[in-house]
Amino acid sequence: MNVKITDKDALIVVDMQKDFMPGGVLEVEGADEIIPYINGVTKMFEKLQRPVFFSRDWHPKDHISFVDQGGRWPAHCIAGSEGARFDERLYMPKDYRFIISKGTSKDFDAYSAFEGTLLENLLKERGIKRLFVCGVATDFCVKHTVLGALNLDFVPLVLKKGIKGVTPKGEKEAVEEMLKAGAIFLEGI
Ligand code: VGL
Ligand code: ZN
Repeated sequence: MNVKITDKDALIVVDMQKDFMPGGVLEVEGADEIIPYINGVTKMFEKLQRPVFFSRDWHPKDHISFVDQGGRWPAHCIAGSEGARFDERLYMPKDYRFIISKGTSKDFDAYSAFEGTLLENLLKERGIKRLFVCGVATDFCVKHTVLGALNLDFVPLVLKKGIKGVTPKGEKEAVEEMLKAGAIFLEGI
């Protein structure tokens, strides 16, 4: 695919944290296999001096989404914990990188990197119009971030080789939902 990256573009890498990698408490099968591809894209954006955003799930220890609080997930991505760290294999540029923490309040969950964060402002004040999206999980945080972007009038470009879903069925349905909403899927860049 020939997509030219312009000064209106940014990249977001969604939740590439240890707890979502194989062996983590909420593992997404094969999530580590997309790291080399994501690193390549990140380096391309870095070279072009485009901003790269890294979202992370960053929950208090008694977060509403945890089973102990009546939620659906085991405790995961507790702020400051080992499991909440980004995978060490993930390349993060020194300059022009932004970390977006979400799900930080006890009583709210946030699957979208736009929810309760400064992401929209950070993009708009830089004149960003298109947001390239990769990361995990396709059926949760990636999907909601993409739908959030559309809602806020950004054009989300989803990198097919840079996403992974919790289940194949979940992934398929999420892709259909994103397509229907107007997201663009790229085979590669
Ligand atoms: C996520 C489940 C719970 C995600 C976050 O990043 O997709 N999934 N919290
Ligand atoms: Zn979470």
